[in-house]
Amino acid sequence: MRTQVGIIGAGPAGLLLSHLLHLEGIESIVIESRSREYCETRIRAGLLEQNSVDLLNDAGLGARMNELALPHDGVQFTFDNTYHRINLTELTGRRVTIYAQHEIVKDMIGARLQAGGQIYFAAEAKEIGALDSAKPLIKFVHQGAEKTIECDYVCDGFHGISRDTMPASVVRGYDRVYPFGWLGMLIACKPPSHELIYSHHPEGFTLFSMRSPEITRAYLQVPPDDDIKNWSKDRMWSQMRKRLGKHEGLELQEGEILQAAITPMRSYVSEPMRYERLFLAGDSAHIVPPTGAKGMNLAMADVCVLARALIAFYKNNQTHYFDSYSEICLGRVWRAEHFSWWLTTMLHPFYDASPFDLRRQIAELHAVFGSKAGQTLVAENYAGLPIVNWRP
Ligand code: RFL
Ligand code: PHB
Repeated sequence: MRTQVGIIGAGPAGLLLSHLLHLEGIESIVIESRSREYCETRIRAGLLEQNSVDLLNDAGLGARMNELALPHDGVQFTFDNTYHRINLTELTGRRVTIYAQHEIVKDMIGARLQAGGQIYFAAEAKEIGALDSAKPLIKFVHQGAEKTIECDYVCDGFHGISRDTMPASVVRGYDRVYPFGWLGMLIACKPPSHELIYSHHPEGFTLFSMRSPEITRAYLQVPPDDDIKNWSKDRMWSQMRKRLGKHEGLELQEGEILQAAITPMRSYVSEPMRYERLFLAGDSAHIVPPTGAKGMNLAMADVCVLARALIAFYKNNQTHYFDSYSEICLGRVWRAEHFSWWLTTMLHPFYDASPFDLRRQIAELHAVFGSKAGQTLVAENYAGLPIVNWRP
């Protein structure tokens, strides 16, 4: 097999890259280890920045999103028995939008297949080879057979393989593991508000998001090694109620808990994001804890930088965008890493916190959310930093 750009992973990063390249007449093949059904139903992110919504519309991927998505002008926070609403549109001129990641993935897979794009599902990439030549290779296994794609450039959306491919002397990883995880629940009930509510409580953080006006997506902070078996439905409800507290207009209705699972929290950056003809984009290069809702948005922002570089090369024979890829992405990545870390450490009481630590944390929350300057800083980062135009 031969293509121009070989792409590992049919997540938002790989699929968006394949789609943007196709719009400019550039060929790619996507290799995905899981089944199409798994990719289209896996519950992951929910919140899109305005720039990501504009990008999906600009790329012709917005039809179902515009029908189903829920745009929000604000975001709400509770702590220390107080309630604060940040008016995002007033402070930044931008909104955020709820639209599930698996719906975006469904839209992207649909668009690629309809245009005759090649996606191999249940195809696991095993090795990237010949990176220092002009024709790098991706070796993968599909239906029990070993296959090889020869391409000009490789985009890796799965870090394991790149780690084995990039020389240890070139790559550096920056890691932070948080001493707690999130228990995520999908619930058949109306969310307590039409906007997201992030709550700090001495017994742990909780977040109320949604997937539709009838489906709530809620998260509870739990110890990192906690087992879902320790969480009866009654315990989930009593913790959600207690941690949200009583605030006028916020009403938590009960409904069936359709799904519940625990995920760890982590920050990670791998530098550089390029080696020879290999480019990392999205979670393969960086992970953020979900508190800032940045992961999928960052993945799309990387892809804009990479698509611009590839389009400039194939259309105009320019290579300078390849050289600045890593640096441009990492500037934005580290801003998102900082914001996600900041919101996470501000909103989650640490289990080993001293009474001083807890008082200090509550004072920080009052300092930030009680001030217009503080609210503006949160709003600018939450609504999202600028992204580059993928058209060179
Ligand atoms: P993905 O989506 O993980 O896609 C990578 C794909 O590669 C496949 N793969 C392989 N394919 C072939 N060969 C191999 N050897 C392979 N190994 C793996 C995988 O099956 C997969 O399909 O990465 P991508 O494209 O970079 O997208 C990143 C996002 O998925 C991620 O950042 C977000 O889900 C993070 N995130 C959130 N991001 C937001 O922007 N807003 C949010 O509201 C938000 N909420 C969240 C989140 C992540 C969460 N979890 C589960 C960690 C909430 C949660 C709870
Ligand atoms: C979600 O809807 O799943 C979601 C929203 C905001 C976050 C994290 C997750 O910060």
